[in-house]
Amino acid sequence: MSKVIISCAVTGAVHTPTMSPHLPVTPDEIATQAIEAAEAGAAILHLHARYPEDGRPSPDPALFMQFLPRIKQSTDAVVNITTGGSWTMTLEERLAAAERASPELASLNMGSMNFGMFPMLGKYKDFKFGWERELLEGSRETIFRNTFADIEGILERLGKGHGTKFEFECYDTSHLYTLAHFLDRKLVTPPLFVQSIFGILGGQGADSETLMHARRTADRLFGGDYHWSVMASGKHQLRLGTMGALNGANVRVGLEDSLYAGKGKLATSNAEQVRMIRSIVEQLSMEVATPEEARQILALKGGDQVGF
Ligand code: KMH
Ligand code: ZN
Repeated sequence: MSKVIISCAVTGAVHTPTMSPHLPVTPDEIATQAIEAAEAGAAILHLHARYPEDGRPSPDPALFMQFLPRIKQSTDAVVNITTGGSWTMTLEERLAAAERASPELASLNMGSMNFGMFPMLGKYKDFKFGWERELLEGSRETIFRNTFADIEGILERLGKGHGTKFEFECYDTSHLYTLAHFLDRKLVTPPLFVQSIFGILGGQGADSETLMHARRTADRLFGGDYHWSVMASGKHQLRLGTMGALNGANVRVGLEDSLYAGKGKLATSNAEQVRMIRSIVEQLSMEVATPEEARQILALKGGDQVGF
């Protein structure tokens, strides 16, 4: 059985400051939590930036450059930069940080979709900042755009241009078929790193049948050409991550995907979630991959080939 790669998605663009005081916002908070997550066992750090004054998702490469060098100096972890950003950003904005940083790994979302965050509005009476309600409300009518041309452009600019490999974000079975299309055209190179995402409103559900269907479909489409990873949102994070690990997957955790560490208990840090999944993986007699092992498994260009 191969080792389990733990990814940690440190802050994202989905949750907002009102929802948890532990959500990292400033470059210093993002760096500190990312470094702790790596020390706890995350081999990959998936990163977004936020404006330090109010926590709004930001595409600004200058903000990324405030935490990327610090993370590189303090850890050996693989840095994975978002190209999904937030649905409020243009494709150019979404690509700016990754093009600046030339990372080993970047996310690549495999289809346009509804991305319903508005149900979270019911959980909070007041928000600290006006943009929070606006963002959640806006998800009723905004499309998270990832057309064939968008995907091809990112493959060309980041993949070909920078030797960056991808965390292919697949929120639905259909996204696996889209990835297979790009494999057929030889626009993506194995080994593929396929992140199956469960429990986003607008994407596939977070249940065991859907998880196994994703695995069967990926096996059929990619055979031995892929490494699978599982990410589930909110309360499903640890349960589906565990189910995935038991079925040969790598696992992604982090405050981008869930703010919790157990029922009703806010996670106090990203590292806490990493420790939880690591402990489960090890108790199940599996081993966690080091960053160097993750680089080998995913055939990454190397931590000395990045632009930060
Ligand atoms: N927020 C997650 C559901 C990206 O950054 O490209 C997926 C994600 C997208 O991480
Ligand atoms: Zn992300």
